[in-house]
Order: sequence, then structure tokens, then C-alpha cells
Amino acid sequence: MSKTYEFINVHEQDGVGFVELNRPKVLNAINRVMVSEILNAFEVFDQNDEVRVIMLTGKGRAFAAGADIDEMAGDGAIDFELLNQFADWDRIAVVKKPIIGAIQGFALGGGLELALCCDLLFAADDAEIGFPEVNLGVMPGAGGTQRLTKLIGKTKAMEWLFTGERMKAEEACQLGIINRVVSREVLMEETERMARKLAEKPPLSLRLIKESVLKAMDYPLYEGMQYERKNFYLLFASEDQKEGMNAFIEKRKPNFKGK
Ligand code: CO8
Repeated sequence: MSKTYEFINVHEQDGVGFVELNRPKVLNAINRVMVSEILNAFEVFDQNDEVRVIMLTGKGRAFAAGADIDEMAGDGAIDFELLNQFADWDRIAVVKKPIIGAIQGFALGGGLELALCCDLLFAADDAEIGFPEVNLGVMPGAGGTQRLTKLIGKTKAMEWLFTGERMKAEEACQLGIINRVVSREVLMEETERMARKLAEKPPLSLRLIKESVLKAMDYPLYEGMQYERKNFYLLFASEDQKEGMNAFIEKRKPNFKGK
């Protein structure tokens, strides 16, 4: 049964857990309660064996136009220190199941930071992404400077972060920020198709692949390879490894259980 939230919609179907940002009147501006709801929904799906993949979308004409400026405009540094709101963001980054995001319209500031927490990103051809924080006299605070730089390198990241300009979906795709650009009409359908495809895969493989790839962002090559190796060994303790290999030998379709 789905929980009810104030700022997001959540449901699950055929192995996919759907999370939709739901403040369309303010282009899904992300307030603190919304972040804690997203985190809660992700963590509930992460513990639900019926859900194998999470899909994140925004309702209305934008994915998310950033953190809620009205909410934070009056805050001071000590408010931020005491609120410790980024602890929620840290937990979003350690969700174990694959998260696929679908971006239509704008993904800006905190909205783009949320998108960059996804493992795969599909975007509509009208999508525009960027970090406009510089124009507000601030800067990204939920991982934007770090994740963007790891994705596209220092030279390009510096330019986008300094100017605050918006990048079109096609360029973001060429730079490797998003996986695929499709027309607005088929964005949800195509993203869902990918989610369902992944929901057929052995969940433990997806889980340990995700963990290993994320380690590659932090670890030097040798340490990353040791980490990968342990995860590779670990999968040989799973029933799905037996099932996958037996199915291949017996020339039948495997039935993965996530154990
Ligand atoms: N916060 C609050 N309200 C917003 C936001 C936002 N980020 N973005 C849009 N809205 C509201 C508008 O105020 C407007 O409300 P109203 O109808 O009541 O006036 C409504 O959404 C529709 O927006 P517009 O009329 O402006 O729509 P346009 O199509 O003309 O423009 C834009 C769309 C270009 C996206 C424009 O709305 C815009 O520039 N928005 C702000 C973008 C921005 O600066 N984002 C960065 C915010 S700072 C940030 O994200 C810091 C992250 C820190 C860490 C994360 C913590 C959660």
C-alpha cells in the first residue's frame, strides 16, 4: 500500500517504484519537507522486495526548478548548520536500487542535483538543465559542484557553474550528463520501458554494479578493482547466479528472485 505524502506522489507497479515531484505550480521547487519525503519514499522502496527499480519524475512542465527560494531566502548560516538538511541528501546517495530519472522542462539548481543522484537520466528534447545559483549570490550545495565536475571534467564544469547558463538536453547528452534524449510525448513511456527492462534483471547484480560504479567515482583504480572483485565473489553466493548460469546452460529464460 502506498503512503500519502504532501509534496510527492508515489506508487508501485510491475517491479517499478514511481516517485513524482508534485508542486507543479512552483515548477516542483524543492522544499525541505519534499526532500525528506523523497528520501522516505526511496528508502521504503529500497526495503520492498516487490520493487526492483525506482523511477523519479516531475509533475507539470518542469522536473524541478531548484531548491525553494522562498523557503531559504531568509535563512542564515547557523540555521543551515542546525537544520543539517543535507544529511537527507547524503542518504539519497546511498539508496541501493537503481534510480532512473525522467527530465522534462527545467532541471535547475537543487533540481539538477537531485537528478544527478539518479543512476540513469532520460530527458525530453525540450529539457534544459543548469546551475543558476551563481545568479542568486550562492552556489550549489547538494553535490552539484562535485558531481558535475566528476561527470564532465573541470574545464566544462567551471564554465557552466560560473555562468549559470542553461544547457539544452542534446548537449547534456553529448557531455554524458544524461543517457538519452527523446521527444516529450514519449519521455515517460521510454523511461518506464527502461525501468521495466531493468526490473527483469537480477536485483543483486544491479545492486552491486551500482555500488561498484559509484566507488569508481571515489576510489583510485587499484582500490576500485579490489572492491569490484569482492562484489563479483559475493554474487557467487546468490541463488540468482546459479539460476542465471543454469538457465544459460539449459537454454531457457532465467527467473531471478533477488536472493
Ligand atoms: N523556488 C521557488 N519558487 C520557484 C522556483 C524556485 N526555485 N522556481 C520557480 N518558482 C515559481 C515562480 O516563483 C513562479 O511562482 P508564481 O507563479 O507564484 O510567481 C512559478 O514557479 C512559475 O515560475 P515562472 O513564472 O518564473 O516561470 P518561467 O517559465 O517564467 O521561468 C524559470 C522558469 C526560468 C525556471 C524561473 O522560474 C526561474 O528562474 N526559477 C528559479 C531557478 C533557480 O534559480 N534555481 C536555483 C534555486 S537555488 C538552489 O537550487 C540551491 C540548491 C541548494 C541545495 C538544495 C537544497 C534543497
